[in-house]
This record gives sequence, structure tokens and C-alpha cells, in this order.
Amino acid sequence: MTTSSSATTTLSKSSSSKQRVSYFYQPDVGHFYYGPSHPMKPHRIKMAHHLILTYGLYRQMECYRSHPATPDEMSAFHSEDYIQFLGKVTPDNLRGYGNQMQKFNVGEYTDCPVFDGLYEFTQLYTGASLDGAVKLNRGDCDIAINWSGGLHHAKKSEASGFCYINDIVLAILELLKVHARVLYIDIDVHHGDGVEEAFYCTDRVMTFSLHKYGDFFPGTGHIKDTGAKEGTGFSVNAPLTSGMTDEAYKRIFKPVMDKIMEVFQPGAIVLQCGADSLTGDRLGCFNLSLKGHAECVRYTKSFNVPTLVLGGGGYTIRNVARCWAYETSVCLDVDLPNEIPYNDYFEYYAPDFQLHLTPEQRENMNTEASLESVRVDLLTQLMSLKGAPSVQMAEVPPDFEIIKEDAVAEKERRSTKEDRSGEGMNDGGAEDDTRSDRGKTKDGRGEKREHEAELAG
Ligand code: V1D
Ligand code: CA
Repeated sequence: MTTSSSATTTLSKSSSSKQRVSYFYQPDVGHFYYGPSHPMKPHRIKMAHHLILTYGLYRQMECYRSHPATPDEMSAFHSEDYIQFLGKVTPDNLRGYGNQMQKFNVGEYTDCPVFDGLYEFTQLYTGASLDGAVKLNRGDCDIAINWSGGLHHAKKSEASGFCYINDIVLAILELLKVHARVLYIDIDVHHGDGVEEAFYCTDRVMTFSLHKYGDFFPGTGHIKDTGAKEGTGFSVNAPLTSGMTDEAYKRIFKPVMDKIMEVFQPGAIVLQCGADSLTGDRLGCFNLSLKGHAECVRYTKSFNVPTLVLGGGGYTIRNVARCWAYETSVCLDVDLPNEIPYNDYFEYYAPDFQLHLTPEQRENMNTEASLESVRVDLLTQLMSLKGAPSVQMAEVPPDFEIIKEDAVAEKERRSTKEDRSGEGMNDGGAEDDTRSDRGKTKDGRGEKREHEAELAG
């Protein structure tokens, strides 16, 4: 696998290597309903799960029933008053919460309605991301998948863009207990603003978002927004416009990823796979095929770094299910037949009942020149990090190690066994308290960077 036991090991790419995949799902997560005219449909997660089951992919990975996140776990990022509010507000009592609804940006006139079971929904998608991060931290798998997660717009004390609790920020905080540096990649058509904002001033998390920019939600993600203070240069934004094709997307994604991996050398990666960048999405405007979208998963995986794979947006739900089932197969290095197998939601895949999508015949508004300009600007930004003192990457700070040990022990104490009845899922809780030493040098600290001497000089 990845990382290193020697001071000079670099992150090596490989075209195909079997990696241990853990899959996290809670069978109730697909039963929540944002409302009749709302585009976000949690049902798509259940549809994806059924495709994954009927393609037989569950046989090749460890499937866990994830735990519901606790308020205490959420408070690692979110404010106590916001968590308490989410825990109390319901469609029946919301009239008594007028001021707080405005303050926290939820309710009828926002993108974030108060629906039945809202808080439980946030607990389920967040718990699954945290379970994935813990599994990776222990070295018990190489790839952890949670298709219900990836809600990248939520802020510390504010819901935004269909997102209430930011499971990504919480999972990254978990990964930072073990890994000195975490890379966040966001291929949702929208800018990953909540995650970028949370880590804007640190050099321990690099965020890389590709998104539609210009008259599009959330309006952030300018190429010149590169981070602040210690984090200067560590926010990477690829602003794009309508009609992105597989070819054009690859021309940005791959060289930028190569440079990020070279200069940043993350110990773990979180990949948000929002499927609204696919062709034919109800809200999106890109023109990617499943293969083009999943090429980002394949390429990320080729670096052999422990990776948490998450969902996100995606509003043409039959295509979201296709996408995440296919990307599960990419994580597993398994080929899938193009014929969709019979499953509970088979009729959704009419009229062709095929897995793959054909992009639309329409113009890519991203010109050769605009793409080249984005590519060059981002590579220039990343190259300037090479000599920056802040990148000298002391490994996990010693004090942090102690806190981390406490946190792991605490988590062990708190983890409760779930029942194993839910649709072929195992218990996502802790079975043992061993934590992997992967990625550590002999002195128990993290891997060193190949060009450390260069930096020191
Ligand atoms: F079309 C709608 C119908 C009902 C309710 C909301 C929408 C809708 C569509 N697009 N809302 C949006 C976006 N909001 C605005 C608002 C106008 N401004 C005042 C704000 O344009 C929000 C789009 C959210 C996208 C979420 C996401 O795909 O990035 C995502 N990722 O992970 C989970 C969700
Ligand atoms: Ca994005």
C-alpha cells in the first residue's frame, strides 16, 4: 500500500491494485423526505444501495451498519446552540423557533427545510462518515465508502444548500488525529465552501474543488481564493463553466492531482463524489459521463493513500444511483456488466436499463484557453508551496498524539453495538482497539517527505 516506512518513500501511483474496501450504510437513511418540490431525495441512497447489492458488490467488501452520530461528536465542529436547535425543531413546533430558524438558515423560504426526522437524518449520514474515518485511522481498510455523506455546504452554526451538519469536516477532524495532512477533493458541480471555510487557515488540510463558477450557488470558489494565514496556498479552486466534458475535466483533474500529491503528500484523502456534475443532472450543467466522473475516483485510488469516499449532490436520482454503484465497483477493481440487474427500483432505469450514460451533444463553454489558464494558474499556485516554510510538515504534533490516544480510548468506550439485522450490514462499532501503524516511520511518527532536504535547505 501507500505510505512509507522509509524517509525517502514517495506516494507511488499504480494502475490497478486491490484495496480493502469498507462500506457504511444505515438502512433508514433513504427514508427521509425534504418535501415534494425539493430536489434533494435521500431515496437515491437506497437506490444506489440496491444496485450495489444486486450487482453482488457487497461480497467483495466489508459492509457495516453505521452508528448515528451523537451531539458530542457533532460538536467537534458545530456550535452547541445550533446542534441543540436541530435536535429540537420539528415541522410541528417550528412556529416557536422563528428567530432561530432565520439565524440558522432553515425553514420554508430557504434551501434547508425542517422535515420529519431531520435531526436523525443528520445523525445517520454523519455517523457513517465518522465510522469510515475511524476504520481508516485504524488501518482496517484502504477505502471507506459512505454514499449518504458529503454534505459540503454546512457551516459551524448554519445550514446551507440542503446541508445541515458537515460530516466531511467532522471526518477530516477525525483523520487529523492520526494523519499530519489530509487532502479533500470535491467533484460536486457546486463549490465545497463549508469544507474550504473550515480549513481555510491551516496547512494541514488541502481542499481542491472543481465547480461551476459564475451565477451559480454558492458563489464562492474563485481561483484566487487560495487560503489565508498558515493555510495560504492550501485552498485550490478550479472555477469552470457549463458543458464540461470528460476530456476537459480530466485535463484539469489529473495534472492538478499529480502536483498536489507531489507537494502536499497527504496521509489520507477525502473524496466528495457529488453526482450533480453528471450529464443530465436536474440542477447541474456539466456533461460528464459515468466513466468521466469515476475516472476521478480511479485516479485518486491509484495513489494508494487511505481514502474516504463520500456522496454529495445529485438530482437526477436514477443517474446518482448508477454513478455511486459504478464508483463502488471502481473502488473494488471489479468490472460491471452494462445491463442493470433486476432490483426493487428496476423501472427507474427505463427505457434502456443500461448502467452507462451517453453525454449530450452540446457545446462545452469551457474553451481550450480557459481550461489551460485554470490548469496553469493552479499548477503555479501549487509549485510555489514547495519552498514554503509552512509545508515542512512536522508530522502529527506530539501533544496531539496524546490527545488522539485519549480520543481513541474514549471512542472505544462510547461505541455501542448495533443490531446486525439491517440489509446485510455488519456492526460499524469498534471490535478491537488496535490502531494501525501504517504510514509511520520507525519512531512512530508519520512519513517524511521526499523533498524534505530541499525544503530544509
Ligand atoms: F430548485 C430548488 C427547489 C426547491 C428548493 C431549492 C431549490 C434549489 C435549486 N438550487 N436551490 C438551489 C441552490 N440555492 C440557490 C438559492 C438562491 N439563493 C438565495 C440560494 O440557488 C442550492 C443548491 C445546493 C446544492 C447542494 C449540493 O449539490 O452541492 C450538495 N452537495 O451535497 C449535498 C448537497
Ligand atoms: Ca465541487
